[in-house]
Amino acid sequence: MQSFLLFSPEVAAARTAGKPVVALESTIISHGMPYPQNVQTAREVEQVIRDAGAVPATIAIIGGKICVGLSEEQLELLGSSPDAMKVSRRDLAYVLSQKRLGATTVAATMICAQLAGIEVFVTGGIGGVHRGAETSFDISADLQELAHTSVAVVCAGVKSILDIGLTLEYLETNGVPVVSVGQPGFPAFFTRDSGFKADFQLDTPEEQAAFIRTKWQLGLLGGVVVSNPVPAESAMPAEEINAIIQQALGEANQQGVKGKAVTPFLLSRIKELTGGRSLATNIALVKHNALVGARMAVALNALPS
Ligand code: PSU
Ligand code: MN
Repeated sequence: MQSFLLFSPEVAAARTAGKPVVALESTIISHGMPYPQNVQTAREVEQVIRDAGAVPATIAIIGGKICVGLSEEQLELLGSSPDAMKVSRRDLAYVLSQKRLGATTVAATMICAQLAGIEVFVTGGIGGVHRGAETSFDISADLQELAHTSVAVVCAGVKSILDIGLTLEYLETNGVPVVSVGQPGFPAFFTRDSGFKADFQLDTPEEQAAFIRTKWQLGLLGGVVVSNPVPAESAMPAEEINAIIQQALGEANQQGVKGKAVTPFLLSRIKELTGGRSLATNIALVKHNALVGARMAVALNALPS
């Protein structure tokens, strides 16, 4: 297993020194944001993590290896290659054995983070139960990964392109705790309020770390969702974004978009329909998540495992 892992010099040094490391996904770079803002954002997010005292490890599949920590050139390659594959759990063996270029989703990044011994992972939004899943069966593999793989995932909740209520039900059934930061409500990515509550509000990095460590010490394997609302000044007006999401969902239906193409299609249409304003919100919330995740990783690192 370990022979698939390739650590960047920065991440390798952090591991030797016992410093806190924060994993970052790469589907958000290749399929979640347009070039060149995607590469620029990836760099800035890494810097937020360094400034908060942790070491960033962006994860991708390159040349038959799970790369943990990417060079400038590797980030550029991922962000600008139209043929980077979106890699979830089911795709990992294919992309590795075929030595293709792969960008990891939340599910695949959790798997790689666990292999690399990284406990905290920062992203924008996780996948979930899609609206209409009762007929399409479209439920992101991210949720099953959260059920089984012991990595804490910091996100800004889930987008209302998904059925947020059903996503939370699915997580509850699978014993995945949903924590909120700074407010009782579970956030809806572009907006701070989804109308649903998180299970537990834990505001400080120390409380978050103690909760996560206790779960794993009890032998309760699986992830934790740490949901952190977008900063108020960067949130989008709820009515506007909801109308745009409805339109994008309608277009996806009409055009028969299916399977792994659904989420990237919706993200890119939402960006177009908001005239790029959703991208600014997306960038702001990922940076904010990076800060919360880095502080949490520092606190977790200070606790005995
Ligand atoms: N949601 C976002 N931005 C993203 C994704 C989801 O707001 O970039 C990406 C993540 O990589 C997530 C994946 O793991 O989409 C989920 O895809 P699917 O629904 O096909 O499982
Ligand atoms: Mn899907």
